[in-house]
Amino acid sequence: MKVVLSGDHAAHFPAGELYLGELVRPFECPERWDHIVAALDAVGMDDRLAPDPVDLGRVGAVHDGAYVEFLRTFWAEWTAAGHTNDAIPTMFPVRGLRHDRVPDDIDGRLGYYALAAETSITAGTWQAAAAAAAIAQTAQRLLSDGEETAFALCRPPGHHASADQFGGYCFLNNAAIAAQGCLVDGADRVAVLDVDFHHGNGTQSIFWERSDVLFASLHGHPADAFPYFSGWGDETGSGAGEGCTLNLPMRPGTGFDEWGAALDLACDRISAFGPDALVVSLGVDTFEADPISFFRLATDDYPSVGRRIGRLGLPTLYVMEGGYAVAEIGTNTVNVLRGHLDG
Ligand code: OKP
Ligand code: ZN
Repeated sequence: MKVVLSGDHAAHFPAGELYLGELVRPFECPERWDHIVAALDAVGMDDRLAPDPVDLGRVGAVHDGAYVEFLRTFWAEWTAAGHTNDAIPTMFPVRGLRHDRVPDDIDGRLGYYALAAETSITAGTWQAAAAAAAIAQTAQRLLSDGEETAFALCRPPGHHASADQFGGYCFLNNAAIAAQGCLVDGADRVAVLDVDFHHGNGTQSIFWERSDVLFASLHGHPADAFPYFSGWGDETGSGAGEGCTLNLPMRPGTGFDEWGAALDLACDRISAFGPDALVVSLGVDTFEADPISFFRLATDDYPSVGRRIGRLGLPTLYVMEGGYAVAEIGTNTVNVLRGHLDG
């Protein structure tokens, strides 16, 4: 399996994450990437390549142009306004407020384009986010050119980012960019399987009304887990996309028996959809020791996750999302990939 990766991820590392009333060291940290690379080394997965430059035209097929421009120019505008700290959004167009007007003020625009306050923007955020999107694009082209599998080692993650919102550590929706790229490059239908612990609200919203993309997600129930306002089972898509969204939320303490049964259900639905390619939003924050999540998967469960996905027999692109038990993130991630390859 080819692995696409870039050292540019390290440019994004905010000083703090607003977490339960205090500023803590961000859970989404650069060492996550180091541990994944070390685990790939350990099993000899050394077929690696750097991404081609990001294709912003294609990014614009899933993201709002003004939003991408906001991300690209944010740090220059923020510092020009005299700010030197990382930026934390604090005011949002919530219930009862207008979201049909974009403020001029840079702090106003920060809130307009944010979905939550735990995600700071720092000097290197655009460099890292653009590199992650480029990684997804390069890996997608490998798949479209005939590779059976590829791993896009994206950081920062992407599945919470909607067409025009960042948050949940995400800026550009790497998996959605890849899925859309598959369609542009010849696929008639693509499935996105999101096995990250958190609901991929961004991916869901991007493809909500689309019949050419099936979005299937296993995640912590929104009554109990971030992003709280998305991911119930009755969200099934609308318009042409009605029935093309499948949400399988699960409660605290869910272990591999129940989670694996949900995975089987999602895989059955994917088979029935008949896609030409599969994009997997691969988060391993389902791990029992994850510090911010509540499922109970064990390191030894992850090979069967990849095996089950591999049995679909589809060209499959794994796109890295979350996983915050840093010491184990590499082994857990590589276990999925190995499970897929070993069958
Ligand atoms: C990103 B990805 C709740 C804190 C939630 C945000 C989690 C973002 C996860 N008290 N923090 O899906 O792994
Ligand atoms: Zn997650």
